[in-house]
Amino acid sequence: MRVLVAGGDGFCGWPTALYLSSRGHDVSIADNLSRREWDRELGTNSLTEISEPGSRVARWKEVSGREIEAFVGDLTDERFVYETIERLRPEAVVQFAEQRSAPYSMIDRSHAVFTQVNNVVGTMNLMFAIGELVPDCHLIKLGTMGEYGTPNIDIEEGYLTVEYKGRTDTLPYPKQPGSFYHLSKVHDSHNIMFACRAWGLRATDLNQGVVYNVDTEETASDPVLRNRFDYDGIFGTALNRFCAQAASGSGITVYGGGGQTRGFIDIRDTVRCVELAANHPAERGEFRVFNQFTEQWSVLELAQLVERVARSLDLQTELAYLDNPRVEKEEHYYRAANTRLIDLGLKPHLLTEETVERLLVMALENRARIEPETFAPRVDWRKPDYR
Ligand code: NAD
Ligand code: USQ
Repeated sequence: MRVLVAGGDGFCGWPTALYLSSRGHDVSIADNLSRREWDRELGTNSLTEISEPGSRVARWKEVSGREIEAFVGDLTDERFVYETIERLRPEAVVQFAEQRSAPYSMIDRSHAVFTQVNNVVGTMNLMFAIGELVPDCHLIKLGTMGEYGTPNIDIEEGYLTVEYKGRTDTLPYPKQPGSFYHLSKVHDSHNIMFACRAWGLRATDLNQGVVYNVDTEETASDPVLRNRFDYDGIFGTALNRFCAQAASGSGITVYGGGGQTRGFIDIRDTVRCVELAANHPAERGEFRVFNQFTEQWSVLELAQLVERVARSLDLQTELAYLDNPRVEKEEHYYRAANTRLIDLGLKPHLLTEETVERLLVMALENRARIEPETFAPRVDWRKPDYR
């Protein structure tokens, strides 16, 4: 299959590109390298040393004998998107290329506006180019479990059947996102759903949970192919960040009471889920939603797991309960469906103490690169800032 991976320089996109390439697909990537720029803006870095994009694809060719063509450009640039799709005529486009940090989107007005324009406009450009040039192409779009929020009923996969005043309908599941970033994903979902209805686009929205772990078989096969690992207070996500904190002897930062429960997924399953979606495309006109996570954890359970494994490695760490910088429920019901990818053949890698131990060892090996002053959360959800 000819596949374009947009956001192919990022944490999920790079391993997905390599995985699909190793499975015989003809893969290209498109990325404007903005994620590397945001590290410079914020003074943050990846725990693992990551190579320049050009070296990455060159080494992949040496290691695998397979070529990945890399396009450097911005999805909000309509000419770039149109010309790339026209040139490649892909059968599937995997859309990872968005600003994906909730805290980044809550820094101030300009970061909120940037996040929504970047994400919504980039995805619309892709939709229009696909709709006009390659209408049969399958758009595989990364959404987020955070679109649903934490309702007091079970979360379904995209749709809810409702009975109201004696009538029944199946409607998009209600959305209660928790940041301007998460809101951008809701806007994307609505736009794509409409394009499916209006133009007969075929699309799959992968509502992914928090991704943990770092390498896949392919990225681990050579140091130049290594994946990024975010641990700071803006881009770092729950489990990976906790491992970096424990390895550096810092406290594991539990926001509020830690009862916040989310869906989690190993990066090795992310790449497989995308392949499963690509191999089983949506029908023309279908807007399909899969919840892409493999298990639920509360923040406190994860923090305690990391603390326990860290202590078994003689690391001195403890839980640091911080006032929650976010506006979110800390105690709530949470039960989300995730059967559709399993039905297609996903065999989950569930989180084990061994995985946490490997992450801790990896963080220890890269300890010199950890900048502990970037651990603290520095964005307050409650304070609008008109900058
Ligand atoms: P990432 O920031 O590591 O990668 C995103 C990539 O997209 C970056 O390389 C960036 O340079 C690129 N990009 C951003 N805007 C662009 C634009 N306008 N034009 C071209 N390239 C652009 O993020 P990630 O963790 O790999 O996440 C990928 C996708 O998966 C995102 O859409 C995110 O919302 C979604 N997701 C991620 C997680 C997670 O835990 N990491 C969980 C659920 C969903
Ligand atoms: N949290 C802590 N301590 C920390 C960091 C986070 O308690 O040091 C808590 C947060 O308050 C939140 C939960 O952990 O309740 C998850 O936060 P996170 O930073 O790990 O993840 P989140 O902001 O939700 O965003 C990440 C990705 C995003 C993706 C989302 C999936 O950055 O791109 O969409 O996970 S989901 O959470 O399902 O919406």
